[in-house]
Amino acid sequence: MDAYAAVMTGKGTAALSVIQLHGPDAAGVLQEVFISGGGGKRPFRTGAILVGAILDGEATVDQVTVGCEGPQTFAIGCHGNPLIVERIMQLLVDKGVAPIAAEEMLTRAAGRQVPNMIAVEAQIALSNVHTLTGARIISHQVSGGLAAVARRWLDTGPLALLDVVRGQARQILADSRIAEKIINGCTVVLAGPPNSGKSTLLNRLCGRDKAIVTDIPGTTRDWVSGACLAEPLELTLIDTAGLDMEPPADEAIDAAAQRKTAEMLETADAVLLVLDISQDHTQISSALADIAGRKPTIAVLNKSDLPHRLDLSALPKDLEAHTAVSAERGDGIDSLLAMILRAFTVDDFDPHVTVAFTDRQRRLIKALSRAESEAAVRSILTTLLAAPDDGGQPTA
Ligand SMILES: Nc1nc2c(ncn2[C@@H]2O[C@H](COP(=O)(O)OP(=O)(O)OP(=O)(O)O)[C@@H](O)[C@H]2O)c(=O)[nH]1
Ligand SMILES: [Mg+2]
Repeated sequence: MDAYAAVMTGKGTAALSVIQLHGPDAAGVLQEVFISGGGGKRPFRTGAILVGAILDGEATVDQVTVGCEGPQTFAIGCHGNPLIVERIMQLLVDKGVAPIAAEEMLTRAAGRQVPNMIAVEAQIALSNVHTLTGARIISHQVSGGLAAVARRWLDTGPLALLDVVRGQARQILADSRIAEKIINGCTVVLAGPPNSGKSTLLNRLCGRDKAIVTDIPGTTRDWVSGACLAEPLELTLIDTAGLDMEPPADEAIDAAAQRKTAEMLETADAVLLVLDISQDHTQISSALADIAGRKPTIAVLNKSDLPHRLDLSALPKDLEAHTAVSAERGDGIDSLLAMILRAFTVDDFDPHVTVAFTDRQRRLIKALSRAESEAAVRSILTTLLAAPDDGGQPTA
């Protein structure tokens, strides 16, 4: 048996883990343990990303993606639960695969013929990806996606090259911004007046009790965060202190909590403005109303199980959307998650589109979108596709 495997992601419970499998016998082993979503055995065509399951005999170990990075190289994206990762590794070892450390895998990868820098960058990025869809997007860029488009451009005749490249590069940059959220995750801050149910909603979305819930306004002082996997996104949710009033000058803790909330709002990718639907509009302070103008904001009208007193015409302007939920009972949570995916425009994102997933790639694609001459285009493309030992530096 000539195959070896390594867990490329850090230890602990992450949303997703990646196991890299390499060697002349890697495809054969994978054929034994992987079944594609359609139920059959599929050939591992280089560049393909297959969705399916790892089987231990008849039992399904996990739903996974398999990125076929080369005839002997595969990236298995599985769920991050350490027990699942261990079981898949054990299964591979039982089939004769040698387990090695991630560092060793990267060293060996650097020593063998990797096609280009994009392949090296993909290996590094896969070790830190947050969702299965993110893993599919990255794997696709190695032999399909970005690498294939760049090679095709290099083969394009001089007359068409500039126009074609500039237009497509702009589209790649736009798609890359969306893909980045899927690959790296997003931060969503829960803000709103005291007692509106922010902590209850955080606990509901995270599926466990992370934040303290009481009926005393001002319960949450320090921020609390939790992860919520809403494929294709991993959301880091941050519950904050209620943001209703001017910070009272003599209460140092409240003032500090409110300042922290304001800071959290600055760094958020989006905001859930949690309001109490059973209260009237006076709960919406000017500070809360202003948030919607600065960040993509969804108003979550919580406590929908109680009589509705909130006048919808009093909602802040510039909202992305609003929806009613009962965080306590769980009503409306699926619609809220769908709304969040729409706000990030990832709801119908095709993981097979071409994107740039590192700073180096984004910089080069941006340069392509502004290139003035055919010679400049060719030089940038050559850098993009450089082999690792041509002096290029990988960046995650
Ligand atoms: N009826 C009803 N009560 C709710 C719902 N969500 C939260 N509550 C109650 O509202 C009260 C406040 O809930 P929290 O989640 O602590 O509210 P909060 O916004 O985090 O409050 P602060 O941390 O004080 O800003 C608690 O008594 C919850 O049980 C809901 O959907 N329906
Ligand atoms: Mg709270």
